[in-house]
Amino acid sequence: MLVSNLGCRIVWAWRRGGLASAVALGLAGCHGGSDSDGDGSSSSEASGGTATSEPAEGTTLTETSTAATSTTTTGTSTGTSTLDTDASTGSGLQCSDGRGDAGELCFAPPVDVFVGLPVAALVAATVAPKQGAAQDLVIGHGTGIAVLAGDGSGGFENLAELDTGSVAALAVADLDGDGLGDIAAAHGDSGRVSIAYNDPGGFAFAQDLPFDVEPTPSPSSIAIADFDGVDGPDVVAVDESAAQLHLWLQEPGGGFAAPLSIAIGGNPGEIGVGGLGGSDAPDVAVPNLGGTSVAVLLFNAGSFDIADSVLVGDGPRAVAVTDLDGDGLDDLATADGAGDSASVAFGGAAGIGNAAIYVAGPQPRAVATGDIDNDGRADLVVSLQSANAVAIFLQGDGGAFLSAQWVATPPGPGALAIADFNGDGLGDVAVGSAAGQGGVSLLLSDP
Ligand SMILES: [Ca+2]
Ligand SMILES: [Ca+2]
Ligand SMILES: [Ca+2]
Ligand SMILES: [Ca+2]
Repeated sequence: MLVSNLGCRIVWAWRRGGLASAVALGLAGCHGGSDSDGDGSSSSEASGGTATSEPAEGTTLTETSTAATSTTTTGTSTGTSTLDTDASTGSGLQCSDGRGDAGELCFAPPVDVFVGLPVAALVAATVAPKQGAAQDLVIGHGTGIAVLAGDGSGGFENLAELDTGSVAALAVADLDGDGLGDIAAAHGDSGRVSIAYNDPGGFAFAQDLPFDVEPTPSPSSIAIADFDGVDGPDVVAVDESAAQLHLWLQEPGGGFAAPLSIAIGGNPGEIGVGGLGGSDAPDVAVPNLGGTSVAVLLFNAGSFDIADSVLVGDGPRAVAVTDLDGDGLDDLATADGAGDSASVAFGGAAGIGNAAIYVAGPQPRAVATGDIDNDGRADLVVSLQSANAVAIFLQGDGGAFLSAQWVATPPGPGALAIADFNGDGLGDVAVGSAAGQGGVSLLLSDP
């Protein structure tokens, strides 16, 4: 696929089988000027027009804050959002030659794999019984959970439909140690968190975890990790309206203890889990979408210590925690909904370092990581809710990311999952939408 940037008007051409068709996309000045997602964060959103208030690509913040309400953006400077076209036009790389060259970015047009319902959550995992490691999709939608079994060639078939009620967030991991991935779901305003255990006969909707937190329980984000190191994986969820984190430790023999609840303050977005304290013992990262920081909650002796926050771009809505640079320590990346940016901060022996902020495009909603161009380095994908596109940042040398390249999606891209769905070694992108007809679309790498 060709991508070129003409001011803020993005022009691209799909190239398949020697035929090219061009699609032009007007982007209203490359800014989301309204709070169309209704999250109330419009006060800090850009008001349209030029990109002069954007942080420059690669800007490094010079300090971390000690509270989740920081307003400092020390070290940012002005810049323009320039898309890098080198990968498709400037380096001798050639899409459609069947070769996935390092640094090359080529996608086939999006294909719908799930339609008709708004999708808020999306996880790629191997959950269906099968030979090999073909990736499946677990979809949290307006009335429940759909599990699509991948065939390893980019195709999917319905494996299970769980009538759980509307889903706000999902996590998938083997909770009971039988080798099959189970599902934990947060149900938003209905105030429920549920677990669906995956047995050889299929998924069962086994239990709701107790969610007895006042005053307005609204579990909006969820994750699974073995925090205490015993009795298998545990579950954490964030309540966005009460600004609380809840931890359910798994008990010996299965089941979960009553939740431990911690006030975290701020306006929490979508959490991430991973080693954030200089080891691989899991902790929790909570983006504060009303501010410019990610709170780091270090698991310690059965509870969490709220450590220093990491300064990121404006209005982080989601955070991914994974080892981006391959040094064995987890790093974090955010989708900064009000700052039109993505931020990356690397983990070190002393914890998470300062963030670099990259121009992404209007209204970043979600962030996912995976190796898109098969060069062995994790890349970033950020959904741009009002641009009908995803921004893809390929990882370059020394932990730096190249400038964003945009790939078209159906309207209102939100939830993301990256995996190699068709087994060609290149990362593919599944995109969920809660807008319009909703659904999930698949962007297959097409070298
Ligand atoms: Ca545990
Ligand atoms: Ca790392
Ligand atoms: Ca890569
Ligand atoms: Ca692929």
